[in-house]
Amino acid sequence: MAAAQIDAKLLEDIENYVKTNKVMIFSKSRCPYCHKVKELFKKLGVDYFALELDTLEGGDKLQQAMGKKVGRTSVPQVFIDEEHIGGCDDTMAAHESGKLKGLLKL
Ligand SMILES: N[C@@H](CCC(=O)N[C@@H](CS)C(=O)NCC(=O)O)C(=O)O
Repeated sequence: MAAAQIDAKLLEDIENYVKTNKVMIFSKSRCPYCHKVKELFKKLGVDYFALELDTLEGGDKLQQAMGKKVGRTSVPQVFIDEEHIGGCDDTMAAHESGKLKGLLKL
């Protein structure tokens, strides 16, 4: 497969994860920032799907493709209802501002 086709496929995979999960977290199992956002959603009683890129075959390629989608390759990257919230700091700020509760209808 040509590089452009691989990129398109990876972006499509990301889109599918984002579309099929109300709260979608692109994560790594040993990342403390990822742990923090998962704990926040647990505390709020909100279900989420976390894709652990470090334990997923080809996770590194998906992480690079994420960079093309949102301009950042760091984890976590959080989406709610297909809206890109951002990383851990952004998610915590959205919690503090009340934006998260609005999006999650809490
Ligand atoms: N300020 C960022 C910090 C995120 C961060 O530094 N994540 C680390 C993992 S703990 C990362 O993505 N490192 C690069 C990598 O794992 O490829 C946030 O709020 O999300």
